[in-house]
Amino acid sequence: MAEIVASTLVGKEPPIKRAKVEENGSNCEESIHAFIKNFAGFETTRILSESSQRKTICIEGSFEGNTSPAIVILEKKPFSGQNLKNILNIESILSKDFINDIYGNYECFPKLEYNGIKTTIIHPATEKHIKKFESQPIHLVEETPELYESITYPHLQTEQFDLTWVHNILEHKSEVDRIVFEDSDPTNGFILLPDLKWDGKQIENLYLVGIVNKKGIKSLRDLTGEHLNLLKNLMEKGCNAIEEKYKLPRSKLRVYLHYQPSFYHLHVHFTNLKYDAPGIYSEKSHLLTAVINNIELMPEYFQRVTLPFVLKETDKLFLKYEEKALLSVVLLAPALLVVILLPPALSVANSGCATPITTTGGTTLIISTTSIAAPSTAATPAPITLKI
Ligand code: M7G
Repeated sequence: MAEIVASTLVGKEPPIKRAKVEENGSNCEESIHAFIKNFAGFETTRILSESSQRKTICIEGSFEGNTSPAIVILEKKPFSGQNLKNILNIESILSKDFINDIYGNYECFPKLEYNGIKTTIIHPATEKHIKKFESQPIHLVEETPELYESITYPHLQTEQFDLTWVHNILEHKSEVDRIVFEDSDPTNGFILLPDLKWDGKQIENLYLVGIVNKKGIKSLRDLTGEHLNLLKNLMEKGCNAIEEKYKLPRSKLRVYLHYQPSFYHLHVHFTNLKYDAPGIYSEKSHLLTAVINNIELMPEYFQRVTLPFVLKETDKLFLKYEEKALLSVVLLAPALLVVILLPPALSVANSGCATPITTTGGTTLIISTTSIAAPSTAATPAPITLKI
């Protein structure tokens, strides 16, 4: 259990002292991580996103005396059957809300150490970090190999998250005591450790990440037959290590890659199959076993296939696709916005429902839906007909 520093609970500490982050090859900025003990002097600028379902909130703000923006992510933790005895005992205070016949509502205040909120602080946060956590309309892109070469790849050359944290792990400069498994082979080896999103405690939301030793493999798009041994090694040894340490067998794990990832150094996500981790949906995640099978069938599969991915409206890559008139926005249902990638000749300047749209190529795209006026959930979108 994490040590609780008395002052963190009082909240009356002087403003956080400034610390210099060690020069890491990228940029040397002031960071609060070396000294932060509480949120004294924290000013909320705005809420970037929140989810009552996930019980998370993401805040942009700043610390007193420090001009760089910070992102704070708060997340209530899931319950764990194994730890219930720490809550259902004499030390948990019950405050009665109301009673009606046999029904009673209470608020329970467990001991402080069993009441923690998982907190991630990113500081100093870049504009790209802020955009990553900001709630925005999203769009689906169907990326052909040609679009990857002409738009996505050139974009990645200039716009990427810094990989210092990855190199720190691989060079044993950070999170060394968190390593669960390491295979030091330079070609097929990797380091497996708990993901930033997991506090490493309850198995219910188990989340580890396997980071390959080899530099220069950016994403799924780069994978070929030459990486089969690396991928099989990740699957085999990663799952074995998790089974040994957390007693969760391979059949209870979801092992997958993201496309597009946020960080362009090959890594694999290992999560509890029961846990609806962020980014597990079909527009973003690719099961490692399927990746291996596809490459076995065709070694250059990922250089030839069209890959879908999701972009936020404020993402610079989205603007690049839009600039080239490769996206059209189609309203499927009140709360569900979908973009269809069209060949240049069919790109649409405007969109609507049950309205013929003349495209830049002179082709008419008729979009209609039978129940656009009726409320529809994202899970069951209204049917849509496309007539071109
Ligand atoms: P991704 O698919 O590139 O990004 O996965 P996304 O899932 O955020 O869209 C990168 C993974 O690395 C994510 O699951 C992150 O939570 C995790 N991660 C990111 N950082 C900065 C760290 C870190 O410093 N330490 C660890 N252990 N994991 C990290």
